[in-house]
Amino acid sequence: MQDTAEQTIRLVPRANTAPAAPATERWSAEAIEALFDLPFADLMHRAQTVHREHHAPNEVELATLLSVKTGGCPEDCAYCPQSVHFDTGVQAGKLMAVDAVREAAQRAKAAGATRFCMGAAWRAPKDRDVEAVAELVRAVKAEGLEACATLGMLAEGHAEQLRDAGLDYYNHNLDSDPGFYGDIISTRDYQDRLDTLARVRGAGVKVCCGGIVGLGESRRQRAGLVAQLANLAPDYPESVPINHLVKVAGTPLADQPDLDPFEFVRTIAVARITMPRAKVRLSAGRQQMGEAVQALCFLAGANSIFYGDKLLTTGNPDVAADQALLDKLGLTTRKG
Ligand code: SAM
Ligand code: DTB
Ligand code: SF4
Repeated sequence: MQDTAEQTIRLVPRANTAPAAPATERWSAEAIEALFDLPFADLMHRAQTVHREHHAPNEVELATLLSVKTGGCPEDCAYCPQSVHFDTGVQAGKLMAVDAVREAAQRAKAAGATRFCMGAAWRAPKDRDVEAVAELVRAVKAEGLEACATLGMLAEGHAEQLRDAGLDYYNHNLDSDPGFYGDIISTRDYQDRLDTLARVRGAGVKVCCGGIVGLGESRRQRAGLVAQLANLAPDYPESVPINHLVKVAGTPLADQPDLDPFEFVRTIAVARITMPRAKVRLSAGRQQMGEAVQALCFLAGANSIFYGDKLLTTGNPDVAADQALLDKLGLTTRKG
């Protein structure tokens, strides 16, 4: 069948982009919405086809998360238990010491993770924070794990410092459609996020950038988020976490109506089709999802999960439950 939803445009690399950007598939929000609107089986077939062209079809990456600096964040992201604006019972802490992080990385590796992601509840780290996290990155790399960090907005030179410490990925999510962003966050704007992403790219650190589904956005706005990700210049992110909102008591979104699970699966499929080479990570919300929906997400092209009993402050399926699910589905993991 002829593809009406897809367009291919060859991008001209910008003068300040080195090395030259590869040809990138560009997608309009309308074309992406048309993918969302496909009959479910057609969408899944398209996603599977793309997935099998670009990835080992039964392989899933395991990434372990650690909150290295929890709570007390001055931003007001309406979904987030770590914002100082909401009373969620999360205890604010200081940046973890390097030995404790090294031990957590060793445990993650022993449990089978190949990637270790450190999250900090900062709006933007200070110079001394970046130096301290660079130390943590060196410790994680010394254990033979890929290192990822998510620290908020980066200033000039920060991404280079983290790169020099060995950071593989920087996570910084666009989270939702630009037109919906102001309903969710008032303490920063979309351009702030894009500026940090450009700094990360400019330093040659791989980009991990995705969003949250189930915030009350429309299907069109979900398509708008995916369009932002798929059209990111000079190329789409290497890693795309798709989070399902975890409703946390005390946050403004605690009573958000449930999203239809098929809509979440569709979002994964559309991310896979529009960003074929990316790792698409089935991120927050797995604990609430059940095995059948997770299996559909893998079928839709998800090939990475957060692995370990905890996300940052909320729960995640335990390691034994995940191993059982991977076994049942015949999914394998890359050995570190
Ligand atoms: N402060 C940094 C930032 O915002 O970039 C890093 C940590 S922040 C917790 C990382 C990401 O976690 C957010 O961008 C959001 O996508 C996700 N997240 C936070 N709370 C969530 C929730 N309740 N449900 C799903 N995802 C959530
Ligand atoms: C991402 O996209 N999801 C992760 C990771 N990047 C840092 C965080 C999920 C957080 C879920 C809420 C919590 O546990 O606090
Ligand atoms: Fe702070 Fe990040 Fe939570 Fe927003 S998502 S409140 S920036 S920790």
